Amino acid sequence: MKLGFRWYGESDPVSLDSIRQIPNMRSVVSAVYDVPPGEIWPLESIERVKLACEKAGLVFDVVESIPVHEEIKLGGKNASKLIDNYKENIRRVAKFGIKCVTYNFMPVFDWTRTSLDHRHPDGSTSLVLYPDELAGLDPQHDDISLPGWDASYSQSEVRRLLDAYGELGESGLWQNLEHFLREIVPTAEECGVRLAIHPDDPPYSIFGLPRIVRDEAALDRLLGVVDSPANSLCLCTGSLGCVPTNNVPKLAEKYAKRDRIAFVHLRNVQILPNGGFEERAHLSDAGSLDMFAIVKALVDNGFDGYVRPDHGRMIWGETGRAGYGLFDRALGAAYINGLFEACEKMH
Ligand SMILES: [Mn+2]
Repeated sequence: MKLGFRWYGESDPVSLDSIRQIPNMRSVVSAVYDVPPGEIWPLESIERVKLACEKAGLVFDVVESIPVHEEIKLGGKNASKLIDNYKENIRRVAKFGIKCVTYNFMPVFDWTRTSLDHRHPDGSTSLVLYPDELAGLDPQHDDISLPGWDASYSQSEVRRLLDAYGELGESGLWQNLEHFLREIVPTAEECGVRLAIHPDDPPYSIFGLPRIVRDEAALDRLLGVVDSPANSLCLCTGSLGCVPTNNVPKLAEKYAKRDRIAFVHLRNVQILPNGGFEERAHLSDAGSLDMFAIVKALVDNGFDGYVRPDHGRMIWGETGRAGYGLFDRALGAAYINGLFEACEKMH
């Protein structure tokens, strides 16, 4: 496996020099953050990220993410122009050595939590989703803002988007995803890039919005749209694994065997009796997922792609971007190194 670490660019409180000191750290997972979604990334912006990584002794070969504009997901009138821009961005990042591009197809809100700094008994904090705090909120009528949501949307824009997605429904969203894949996968193939779709987080509908990349049936359907290694998955264990119906070690086995996992996000979650979940430390004992079984399934089935520790807790008094501090993700990376070493030696 090739170990990476997400970095939010020059404004990230975690420095590349710190990331470099994590044992076995190889790749920086980053993006261009100075242009809005839908626009073509300036070559000099991509080059700046690449040079900064190289200067720190790291490789920039995974992009997370090139955001998919809402018009593409909605199949709006500008969709074909925006898909052309997306293709151009794939070509551009490929020129700078990118091998894997992560993206998602979640309408409007991306990932959703009810708190980003829930305090645990040991004093650490993490992201959680408590369903009782979502119940009773109605974005069609209330002005609401959940932590982590894109604050650039006004409440009236949110309502317009909710209406549009309500009309589109799951079947319409699937059609638009299929069209998008048929358009962009050939470009990725030509460029030697593997596209890695991130599953919906959490993998179920919120506020009536369709969310479709959520289970084994959906992953099968998605991979079948274009049967190519360029059309692959970002297996995010915490996103898929926050519902008990997704058997993550089984999914890891199935899709690694078919060489359709380009990128793995490793993190653990504790599923709660009321259907919610808490993000926890990475190791198996800390949550509901058997991280050893997941890594073993990957290794035993020939996985040799990109891996990164996903969200960590905030520990040791660190402050910064929720889920993306240095310390707990570094502990996660050390644990991931141990799991891979053990599984590879056993194999
Ligand atoms: Mn993830």
